[in-house]
Amino acid sequence: MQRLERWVSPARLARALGLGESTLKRWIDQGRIPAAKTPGGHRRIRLAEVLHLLQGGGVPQAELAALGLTDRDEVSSRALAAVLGSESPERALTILEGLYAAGVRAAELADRWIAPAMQRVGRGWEAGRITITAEHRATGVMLRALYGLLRAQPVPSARAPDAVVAGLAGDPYLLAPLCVQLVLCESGLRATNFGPDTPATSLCDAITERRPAVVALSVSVPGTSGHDARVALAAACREAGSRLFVGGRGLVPDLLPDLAGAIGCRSLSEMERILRRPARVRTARSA
Ligand code: B12
Repeated sequence: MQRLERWVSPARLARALGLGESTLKRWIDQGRIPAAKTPGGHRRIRLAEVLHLLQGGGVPQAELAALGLTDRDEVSSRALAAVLGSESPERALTILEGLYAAGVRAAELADRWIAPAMQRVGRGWEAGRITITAEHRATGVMLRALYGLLRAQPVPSARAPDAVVAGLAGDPYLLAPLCVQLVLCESGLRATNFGPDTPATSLCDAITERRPAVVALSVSVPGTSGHDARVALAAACREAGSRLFVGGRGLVPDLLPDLAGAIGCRSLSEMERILRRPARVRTARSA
């Protein structure tokens, strides 16, 4: 798997951890935090080490407790949600990049951290603990994190199979299709994300034209696009020989009969496991 080989400056890490820069530099000089020096003599810390710090490897417990991160398991969706709802939600970028740099795959990152943390943010908004502006800011930080991880993916080979991702018209949710795209990229596919609010007819046209190996539909709002549109989408996938994966918060059982031949998944980890298995070649006749 491609890892993020990113280095951060003591200033950035200090900001992310909510510590003083001089404290962090002192710990580096005392050898408590492994760091390298640039040819110009500036200290740099590898992102993988950041995770180690978050796990309690080098930062005094009091500091970690203040962050709500006392040991590895405490790099939890709860801690992430707390950071997202705080005055400095950008610290979530360091946590997510740190987890990814430490080898957590995109599917697990999304299923175990991103979705549950956003769920907590949503509950906080519903209960009046978090303002709508804070919720929007949290979404923005998550978007930045996901675009960053997407940019770090290797360019797919010319022979990589195509995949397309979309949410249907009436569905405004951005994060879920992006998470799906990241998982497909990590699985070696050349994944194009049409994003949310895609008219079903345009998606069908694109499938007919591109004949992608995989089509992934993200459903956050169950009522989107209606029966006929879903039936047409499933037919376009069968005709093109595309494997159609469907998932998302809004994937209620009633939708699946319209999407004949689709593989309904409860999580991205499930989709990733299925993608690892060889595909049966499907045609309009065999479906
Ligand atoms: C951010 C957010 C918004 C933002 C979205 C911004 C944007 N452009 O993306 C905005 C402001 C638009 C919004 C609007 C609304 N929202 Co809103 N929103 C959320 C929030 C907090 C996060 C959603 C999110 O992005 N999650 C992160 C993604 C990654 O998680 P996920 O969708 O679950 O995806 C995971 C899986 O489902 C799966 N998956 C997803 N797609 C696919 C596809 C495949 C193929 C596979 C295999 C897997 C898969 O993998 C992902 C990773 O595990 C949720 C809270 C929550 N419970 O999620 C509320 C929430 C969904 N919203 C809610 C509400 C009420 C609304 C509004 C009605 C508010 C209003 N009064 O206007 C509107 C409705 C909009 C609409 N047209 O439907 C409620 C819904 C309640 C309900 N049961 O219907 C929630 C649950 C908040 C709450 N009360 O807790 N919202």
